[in-house]
Amino acid sequence: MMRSWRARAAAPSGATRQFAVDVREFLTLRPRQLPSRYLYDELGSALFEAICRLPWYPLTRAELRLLEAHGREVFHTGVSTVIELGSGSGAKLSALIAAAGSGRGGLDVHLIDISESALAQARRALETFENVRIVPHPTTYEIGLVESARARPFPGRRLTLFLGSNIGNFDPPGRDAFLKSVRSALSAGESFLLGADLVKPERELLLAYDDPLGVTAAFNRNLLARINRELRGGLDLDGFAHDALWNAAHSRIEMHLRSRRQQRVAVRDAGLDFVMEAGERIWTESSYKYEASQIVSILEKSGFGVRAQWIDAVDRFALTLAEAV
Ligand code: AVJ
Repeated sequence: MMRSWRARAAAPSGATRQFAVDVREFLTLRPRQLPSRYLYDELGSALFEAICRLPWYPLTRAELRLLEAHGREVFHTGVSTVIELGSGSGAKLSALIAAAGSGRGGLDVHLIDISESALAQARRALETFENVRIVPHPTTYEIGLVESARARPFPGRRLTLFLGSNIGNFDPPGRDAFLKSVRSALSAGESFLLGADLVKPERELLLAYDDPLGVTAAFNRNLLARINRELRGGLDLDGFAHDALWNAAHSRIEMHLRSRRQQRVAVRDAGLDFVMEAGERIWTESSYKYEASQIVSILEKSGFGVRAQWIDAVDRFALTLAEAV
């Protein structure tokens, strides 16, 4: 019986094998962890889109307001190519292009995202604009940057976007390495627009990452559901609670999954079988929060000159326009 079932099961893809390797490695680290990029399977991406609409998670709306208000200034220097790292649904880029107005000429838009479903959604959102050609790159930031640098059909400037406070998921060394790799993909004079969430009162941060509807908790626990689905895990979703903590020393919100009791954690395709104690945690995400002036200095340290910074005073979010120097 077992044999014939196995024969019919699809061989795991390269991505699933990598997931298994990472789950095994990170769940056996101390403290136990899981990489936050795995939060975004199809269901996780839909839950994240829902988070962006929650009244307690103001980041997306604050950034959209800034893009609408300053899109013209961002585009004013004759941008002909836009490269977006982690495009998601494409809603922000649409707002930016719309704000740029009708004065612009042809535009090449390179969308770099590991999620194919996000790329398809972004393409639909952007198809309505005239003179916009969409080039999807279903790959990592690093590879996508290299690929997009090769294609330069229009004369004019390139603008690279890294929005949504995705920068917050990097720890400081990873952040600096990432910014340097962006810088090295650009020529001097080209632009980089960075959206980042700012430090604000702890109670507001905790509400944003532990909302009263439990959507963020579902987003976090879906990681366990994904392990069960893709790696034949036997994790009990009810056995884990969602924790959002403000780590002031590191200026970051941390999401964890806390074991409610002593329990066995077994994941067949990752070759894992161990016991977790009551109260023991799996660290699933960090979201670093910045001061506006810090954003300027980390950009300068990575080879950029800051040309403008716009801050949403209500929800404390910053959009920073820099230039490769
Ligand atoms: C998409 C990484 C910016 O850190 O705020 C939302 C993800 N996690 N709620 C963030 C997230 C919990 C989000 N980023």
